[in-house]
Amino acid sequence: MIQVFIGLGSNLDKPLQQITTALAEIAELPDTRLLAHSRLYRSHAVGPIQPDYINAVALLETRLDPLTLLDKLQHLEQQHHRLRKEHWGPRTLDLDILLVGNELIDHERLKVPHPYLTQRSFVLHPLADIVPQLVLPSGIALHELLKQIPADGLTVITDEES
Ligand code: ROI
Repeated sequence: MIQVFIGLGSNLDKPLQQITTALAEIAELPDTRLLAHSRLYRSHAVGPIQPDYINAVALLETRLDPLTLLDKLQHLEQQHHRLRKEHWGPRTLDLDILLVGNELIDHERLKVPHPYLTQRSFVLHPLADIVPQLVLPSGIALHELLKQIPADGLTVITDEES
């Protein structure tokens, strides 16, 4: 069993619903348990001008190897009729493998830790909801990164909204 963090993002076609459904689907993956998920956040888009995103992070425990997990996540993205016409453009559902235990993976299909992990407030702040004491494989503590990456443009979704 290995612990895996997944980043979830959506900014098309009822994003809040996309993320809530995706969390339930991830929990149903074979040989996998959903241990925790962050709060849901609304975040200003990084990249080209587009609608705000809903973002969250999930923590799984799985027996699937990373590339099999990637296949399953990409299949879920397809089920959500993932629309992605342009690079860094809007999408119905994005599921990114962020961390796989303390592993470093450099495969043509999968880089772990996720290459942009340390720069993205919409990933780091949700991660801190689950494991504020997290230390990345590089030895950098999450709380050190958070000092440099403010929660600008990030708001927690309240129960009334969801
Ligand atoms: N911006 C935000 N806020 N959230 C995302 O999930 C997200 N995903 C992306 C790009 C287009 C880089 N911008 C994003 O892929």
